[in-house]
Amino acid sequence: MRSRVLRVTLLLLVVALAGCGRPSASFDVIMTDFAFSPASYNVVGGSEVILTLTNRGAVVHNWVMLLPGSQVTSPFDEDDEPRVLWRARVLAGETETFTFTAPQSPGEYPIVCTEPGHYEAGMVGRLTVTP
Ligand SMILES: [Cu+2]
Repeated sequence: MRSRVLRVTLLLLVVALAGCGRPSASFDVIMTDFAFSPASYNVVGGSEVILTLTNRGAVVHNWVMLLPGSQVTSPFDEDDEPRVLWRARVLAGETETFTFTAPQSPGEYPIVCTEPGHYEAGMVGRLTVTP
């Protein structure tokens, strides 16, 4: 009886530990013409990021993560592509959920909407990666 209790306890412990893989963070982001809300995101390096983007604007928007320290040209074009780490695009009126792995390196990663004129109008954010 006692060993059975021990076995059940060990099984529960294994199940609990299996659930604690890498950390994760979820964000529900509203995209409007022309802003992200929220626009700041804090994550642990290497964590799983679950991003639900709702586009309440009248036009398509995207959520694009750039290398730390990136300056983008106006308009955003192919010269800026090497600075893109990850991107998601959502049509007007749509909601979509995306998952990506946060960068390992701590730092501040600029977020922009690369549709012409959007980041220039203030559609920017920042993803902060902590160790
Ligand atoms: Cu946009």
